[in-house]
Amino acid sequence: MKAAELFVKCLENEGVEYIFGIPGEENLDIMDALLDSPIQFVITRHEQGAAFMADVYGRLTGKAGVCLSTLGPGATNLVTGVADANMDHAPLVAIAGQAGTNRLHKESHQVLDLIDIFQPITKYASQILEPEIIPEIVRKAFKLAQTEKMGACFIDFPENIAAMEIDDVPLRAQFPTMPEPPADRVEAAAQVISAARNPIILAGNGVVRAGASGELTAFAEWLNIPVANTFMAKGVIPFKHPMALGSAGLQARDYVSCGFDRADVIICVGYDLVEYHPHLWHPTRDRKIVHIDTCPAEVDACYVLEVGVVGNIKLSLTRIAAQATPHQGHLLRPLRQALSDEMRQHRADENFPLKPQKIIWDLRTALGLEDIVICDVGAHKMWMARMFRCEHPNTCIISNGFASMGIAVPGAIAARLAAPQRAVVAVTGDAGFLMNSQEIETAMRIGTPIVILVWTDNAYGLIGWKQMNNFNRVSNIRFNNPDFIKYAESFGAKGYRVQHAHELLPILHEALAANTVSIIDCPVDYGENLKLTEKLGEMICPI
Ligand SMILES: Cc1ncc(C[n+]2csc(CCOP(=O)(O)OP(=O)(O)O)c2C)c(N)n1
Repeated sequence: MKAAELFVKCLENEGVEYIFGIPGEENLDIMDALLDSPIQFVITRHEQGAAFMADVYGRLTGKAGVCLSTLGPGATNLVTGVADANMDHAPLVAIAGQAGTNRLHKESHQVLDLIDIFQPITKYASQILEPEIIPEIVRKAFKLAQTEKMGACFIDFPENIAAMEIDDVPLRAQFPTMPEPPADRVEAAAQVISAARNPIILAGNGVVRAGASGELTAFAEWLNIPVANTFMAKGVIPFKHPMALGSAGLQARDYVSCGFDRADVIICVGYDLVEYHPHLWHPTRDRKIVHIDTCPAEVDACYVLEVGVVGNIKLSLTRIAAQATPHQGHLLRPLRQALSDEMRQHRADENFPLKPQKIIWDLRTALGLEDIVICDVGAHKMWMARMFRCEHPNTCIISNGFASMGIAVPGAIAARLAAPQRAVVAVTGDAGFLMNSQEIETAMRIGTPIVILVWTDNAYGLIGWKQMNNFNRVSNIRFNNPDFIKYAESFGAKGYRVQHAHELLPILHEALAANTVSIIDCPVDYGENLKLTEKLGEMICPI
């Protein structure tokens, strides 16, 4: 068979269902081999869209999402989505065609050293220099992408190698199991936790990746220790649970900060430092930190450990809970109550444009608890992370490591492919929306109904918020928008414009029930941003 056919068989062997991408002149053999494969190729309209689709597919399934491009400009277009997956620890394998090995050593049409470009943004980047190594390279890329800490891998496939003949088979796909935590570390952690006066848990995205939210909830419940989650770990403990404190992650202080202030022991579970820098929640550097994760802790002056428990997170939590003494755990309840009260405060607000809190209340009301929101990056993300209640993990996907705008629309398409039974909403600012809105055509063509809820303010809202905080004036943040209804209709999609606050909920219901792509233009009142800054700045801790 051709090397390209063996390559595709190796992808099938890894359980690949979809490849997101754009064909080119240097991956003709791969594209041809895909015609005889059950793998579905999802043609996208920009390689960045393809990479974000693979990124979100990986986050939701735990299996590497796969994206493909041609060499040179196609591959550089993948970069943002690949870096996003890598920094947010989402499993992803990116594949690029490459020029033949007979012209890689010199100036040549569209040729870039892609290994050099992808190495800093992946766990592993390798070039297929002969057909014999295809099974090893593909296996290694998937194994590393899907092993903690998960991330992105890159394969560069020169066209002359792809066309060669080879007679070989894929390597068996094996999945490494996470080692058990050492007994002495479990015991040491249990002792520190038992001796604590006011322990608090900071749960991160690693809990989602480990599928350990049930164990985390049981741990918190049994030991009576309240849980703050990072933006990327929303839903690891159901918000309705009395031990849930909500999200931690604002650059400013929030109610949850009072919990960290009062804590003497902070138990970090599956927490990646990139999610929420420790200087924001541990500036005093004097608390005892218990690190429960799959990997040893990153070095940081504000993250010096009392005890590290490295291994299978589920087992670590269960075993520590069995040895530690339960606490009272009521001290931080008022923090949860204060946040809950704020969530409800503007639910019936009639003002127009709509307050962020009102938009979030209506979205939560319209969606089922298992439905999925993919959030873009901007002021809307801060509001969503803080105020959108989640009862299950992976029901509100937030990019908060690399934090790249443009993930929501392509991400929602991938979410719908990964979970066809669940409704999917892309929540996005008007700027992030237009960064990848071309993928609406993809969604219409492949038939993935999604709702795109655009928070319209004709500006780079988050940047304006920060500029006002720092300088009390804004610089170069305003722009105009197309008519979103006509824009939607030009794709054959459905467009809505919210013109009164009470219209949003019925529009959401109608859009969610429709079997198509819907775009909702929802004007937002970001005057609330500065009010929030002011309120949190003047906050007196409710405990
Ligand atoms: C690709 C990318 N470019 C720039 C930024 C910096 N940035 C973060 S938020 C933001 C503004 C987002 O505006 P919009 O999408 O309208 O959302 P809003 O803040 O108004 O809710 C910018 C420019 C980024 N995070 N990612």
